[in-house]
Amino acid sequence: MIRNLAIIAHVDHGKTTLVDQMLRQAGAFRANQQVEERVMDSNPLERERGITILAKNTAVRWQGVKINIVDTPGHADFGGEVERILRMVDGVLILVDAAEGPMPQTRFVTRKALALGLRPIVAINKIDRADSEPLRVHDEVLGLFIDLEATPEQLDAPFLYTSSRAGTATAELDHPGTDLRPLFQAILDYVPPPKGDPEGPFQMLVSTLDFSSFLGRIAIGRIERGRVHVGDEVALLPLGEPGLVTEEPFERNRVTRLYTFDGLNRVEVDVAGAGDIVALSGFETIEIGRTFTAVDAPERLAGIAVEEPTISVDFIVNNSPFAGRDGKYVTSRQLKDRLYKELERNVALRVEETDSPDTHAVAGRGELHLGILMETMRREGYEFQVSRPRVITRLGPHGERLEPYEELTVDVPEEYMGVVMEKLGPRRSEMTEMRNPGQGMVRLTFRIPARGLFGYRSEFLTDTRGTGIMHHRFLDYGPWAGPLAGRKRGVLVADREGLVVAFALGNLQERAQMFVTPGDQVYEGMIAGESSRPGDMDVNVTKEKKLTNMRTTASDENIILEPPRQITLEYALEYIEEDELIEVTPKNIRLRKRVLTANDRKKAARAARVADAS
Ligand SMILES: Nc1nc2c(ncn2[C@@H]2O[C@H](COP(=O)(O)OP(=O)(O)OP(=O)(O)O)[C@@H](O)[C@H]2O)c(=O)[nH]1
Ligand SMILES: [Mg+2]
Repeated sequence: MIRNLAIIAHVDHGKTTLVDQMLRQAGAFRANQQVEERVMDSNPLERERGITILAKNTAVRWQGVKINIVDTPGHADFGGEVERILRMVDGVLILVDAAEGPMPQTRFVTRKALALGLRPIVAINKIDRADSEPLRVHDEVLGLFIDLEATPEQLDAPFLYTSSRAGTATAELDHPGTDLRPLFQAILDYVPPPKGDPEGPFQMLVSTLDFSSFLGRIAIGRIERGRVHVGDEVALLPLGEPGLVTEEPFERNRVTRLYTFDGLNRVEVDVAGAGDIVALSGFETIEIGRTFTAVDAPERLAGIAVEEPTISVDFIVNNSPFAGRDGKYVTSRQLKDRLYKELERNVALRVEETDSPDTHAVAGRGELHLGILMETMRREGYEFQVSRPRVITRLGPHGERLEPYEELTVDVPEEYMGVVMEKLGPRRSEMTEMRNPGQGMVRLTFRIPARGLFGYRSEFLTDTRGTGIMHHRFLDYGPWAGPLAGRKRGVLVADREGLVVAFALGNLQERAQMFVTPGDQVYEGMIAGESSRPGDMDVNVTKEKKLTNMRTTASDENIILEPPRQITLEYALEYIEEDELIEVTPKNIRLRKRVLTANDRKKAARAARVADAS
């Protein structure tokens, strides 16, 4: 007996923490086993950032029933992956934070799950939070279901009040939960068992991909029908309309490895049958949405569309004066090979050649999606440069230019509402909803061109003194919104190569926020800080104090410096302008002007003015 369940929610609402407790309470760990928190977030970037990046399968047993669980990422950039995963489960557990309530991503994944006819179980989670309002959130979720035209059966979903952290669930707030038994029971009662006929010919849809250097591509999906054995010859059908494939040729090959899931492990098996979720290898050409079948019954299942990218950046060979100092892999050949290799597992990514062999355009679902690729590559020893992100435009039905729009949700204390609206206006946003759930916070929802959000996050955090929370996700394509103003403040550009000294920064910091710190190496054209005014400024950050025999004032001796602004990759992506680049190496993230010498920049600016005037 099997149940297949995906856990879906907005980012941080507690999915992975809940899986920890499900594993623990279902006895997946040995009594004395030391298990890390959020054990499913197993890759280093996930642990560092505290978010799930890749969906992962696990399974537990409860009262003799195998429950396959897919833990999904909540960040909007990975919504497409969640959508694909929904094809291999028969039910969903929708988690909603008991204070935040349904968020844009909750809405997105819930809509997809309901549209597929999946039966939901709702967990109002984090009821242990002091600011939780489980009853209000319960109503909001019901409202969402109605909005999304849930069927009567879906509306009848069981609601549980849970604490992932404490590992408790209860159907009634008056009776605090003591463990997750009510949740396991709800899964057994409400998630329908998979339907496939175990005696029919083998059939399985590839819902997600995995990759190993040893086995190559690995397909993960639910067996729709029949059984498969290691060594069986099976067909891998090309993408196309569902139904029997009669004319087209198709590949046949032997299944080399077969795995099912159990706790934290993948277990190698000889045979698996209808309803179970398996990982299968043996074909180099495995692709999401293709169907595996028995060779004599090539019946194709409806495919899965992979989401189209919305933003793109250039990956450029590092040609800064410091190129090759940190990295192991720096040539254009190495960069190209690595980017193409990424396509094997990162299905929502696109890589395109450009006019220059040193530059590849890489397109993805958002800044986090692309930022994670960059971060992964620098850890592997790659060095490269990245341009400012651009949105990917499309042509509308009448040949007009369209651009991606996002839904932006901000939660801010009332007193900051004014400044937020003031800043978002010129970014071509349109407010679609304003709610005041109480406790002094307001929630504003906007529709805004994705371009309008570039660079906004840091302003937002400053404007709301770190008290605001913002989330955005792709909505749709809409009319091109016209030109948008760029960054308001100019940057300080180092005018020569050398070592940064405290004395120089001490003089500059009144008019600027520095990005560098004494002892850092800079080169001419590297960005050393942000000016408090518009317009770039060339500065000497290596300037030593003139040595004299006389001490003028005591304050010259011990200069107190503000800490530099920490430049993360995602921050840098939002920050830079078209004439700037990010230099990414295993040890450093530097910002620079594309044109390094002050003279050449002046010439370029003059040429641009002439071109504008003509
Ligand atoms: N107070 C409280 N905090 C919780 C609870 N569940 C999770 N958290 C915290 O919320 C944060 C996010 O938890 P995760 O389990 O990583 O959330 P997630 O839904 O898996 O997040 P993504 O995978 O990134 O979408 C962590 O700091 C958890 O400790 C809960 O029941 N109560
Ligand atoms: Mg998670």
